[in-house]
Formats: sequence, C-alpha cells, structure tokens
Amino acid sequence: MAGEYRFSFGPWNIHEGADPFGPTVRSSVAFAKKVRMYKQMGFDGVQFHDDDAVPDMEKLAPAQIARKAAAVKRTLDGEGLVAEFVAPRLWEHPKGIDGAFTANDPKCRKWARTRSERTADIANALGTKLIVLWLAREGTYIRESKNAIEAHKHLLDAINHFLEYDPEITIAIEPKPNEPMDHAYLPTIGHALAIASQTIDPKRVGGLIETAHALLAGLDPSDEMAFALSLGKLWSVHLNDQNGLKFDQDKTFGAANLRGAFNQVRVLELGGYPATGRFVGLDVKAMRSQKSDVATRHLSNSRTIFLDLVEKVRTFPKDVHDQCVANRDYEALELAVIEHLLGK
Ligand code: XUL
Ligand code: MN
Repeated sequence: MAGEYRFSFGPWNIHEGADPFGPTVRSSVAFAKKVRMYKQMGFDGVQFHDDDAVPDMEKLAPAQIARKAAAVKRTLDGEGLVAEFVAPRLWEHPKGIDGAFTANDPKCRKWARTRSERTADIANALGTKLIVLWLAREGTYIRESKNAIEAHKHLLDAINHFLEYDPEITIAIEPKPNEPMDHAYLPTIGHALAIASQTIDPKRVGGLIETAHALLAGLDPSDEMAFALSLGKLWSVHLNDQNGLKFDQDKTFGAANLRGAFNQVRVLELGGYPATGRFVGLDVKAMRSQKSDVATRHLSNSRTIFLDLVEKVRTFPKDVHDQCVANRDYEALELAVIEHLLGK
C-alpha cells in the first residue's frame, strides 16, 4: 500500500515554530539536513517555493538562478528524491504587499510576471513541470480597494503569461478563501477551474486541494477533490486538518476530523489517484510546543494515518455498503462507517 502512494512535503513543513504572537522556539534545520530526512520518513517528493530552492533569487541574474537550482537538483538526485512542484513565493516581497498579479500598481504586476519566469526556470532546473499557484495576497482587505473584475482579468493574464513563457509547464492552482487576506480571489476549486478553462491552454491548468483551505471555505475537502477528479484536474493535494473556522491550522492529517480524513482517502481511492502518479502532498505544521527532536512527527504521523485510512477504506465491507445504499438506509451506513473506524 505504501508503495502505491507517493508522498511529498515542503521544507517549510519543518519549521522553527514562530507564530504571529511569538518568536521561534526551535533552531533552524538546514535544507541539506532536511533533505536527508525525507526518505527515512517514507517521502519521495520535495515541494518547493522558488526561494526554498534559490533563497537569494531576487539578487541574482537568471543564469545564476538556474545554476543554483541545478545544484539543488543534484542534491535531490543524491538522495533519490524528486521535486514535485515549484510555487512562486510572491507574498513576502515588498512589491507583493498589495497582491502581486492583482496589485493596483502596474510596476508590481510586472515584477510578479518576471518572478514567474524565474519560477519556471527553477522548475526546469529541478526537473519538474508542475507549478503551484497559491494566490496568497491576490484579494482584498476591503472590497473598495480594488476593481475585482479587473483583478480577475489580471489573474487570467498572469496565468497566460506563465503558460506562454514556458510551453512545457503545467499549473495547479491551490485555492484558499482567506488568510492572509480578508477575502482571496479564487477561493474554491470551482473558481480555480473556471479561470483555468479561460486560459490559452486549459489542458495545462488544474488544481491542488488543501484540506484546511476547503474547510475554511465551509466546504467538504473530499467533495472538492471529487469535483477536480471528475474533470481529471486533481494534480496534487495538501492534506492536513483544521479544527473549525479559524486561522489556517495545518494540523496533522486526520487529527481533528478522522471521518473527514477517511472520506478524503476514500475519494482518492475511488478516483484512482495512485495510478495517476501524482503525489500525496502534506502541508502540516508541528505544534509550537514540540521540541526540536520530535518536530517532524506531524509529517510521519500524517503519512501513517493516511496509510491506515487506505486500509480502512479498502476493508470497509462492500456488502454492507451496497445493502445500505440499496435500502437507502443511510443511518445504518453511518453506524457501519463509525464502527469500522472504531475497529469494532
Ligand atoms: C498557504 C499554503 C502554502 C502553499 C504553497 O496556506 O498552503 O504553503 O501550499 O505556497
Ligand atoms: Mn498548502
């Protein structure tokens, strides 16, 4: 079972524990040390932001950026790892304060396009064709601050620019409804795939669904995944968990809502996700209270819980399921699911 699914996470998922209310509580782990942990924990793929791969990229010329990214590729090769995707980190730069692709200032929008070109170059050097777009600050704190109709056109232009710049890349949009913005553009997979259909090459634009983001939108992550799967557009996932409507918690997968996690695994099984060769990505954070020596458990535990749930999905008695569905007896089905999860 472990062999059927390929798992990935990003270097930001091993972090120092700073939050908006307090400083770091763990020392930094160097990238070279992080990559050595992947295989030991059963992971084969590394998710990257562009500046995870080339930290000082804003100060470098395109050729230097490509050379540095090629060196990272050699490190990955040495560990038997592959890059899953590269995402432009547009939200930490001063030019991204008011959004990047949808900034009101044309100079900022231009910067974002140039940065996208470098992101594509890094993806090439790392040997992946997948770009992930989490549109962090593409939205508003107050609606009057932008023309939202124009903003959506800017987003479409930005995606088209990416597709034109590199005819090989594919783009997975990672929707999220809020945080850091009050409201973000493209809050759900429906929005993401609608804009994908309007691009110059719709077959190269799909989606990545994160559990917590779907929950923050008040939606069921498994149905969001099913929608994308039904269109052949689920190109990655960010599994994690979320305890209600609050900040993006990135909890261990299944830790807040085990049944919700069961249903996400079920839909990936129903959709034949392992056969697509796509990664099961995690986007989980260690609790701030974790000491350094155990601050990777959220990753290995999420993977373990995922695989335990694959087992649960596969061993759910089909005859019970079919009988309950035939009888339209969903109370019986619900009890059967809960008892199965409880190991009864
Ligand atoms: C933010 C988030 C990001 C993206 C990658 O909520 O999920 O880490 O997954 O840019
Ligand atoms: Mn994510």
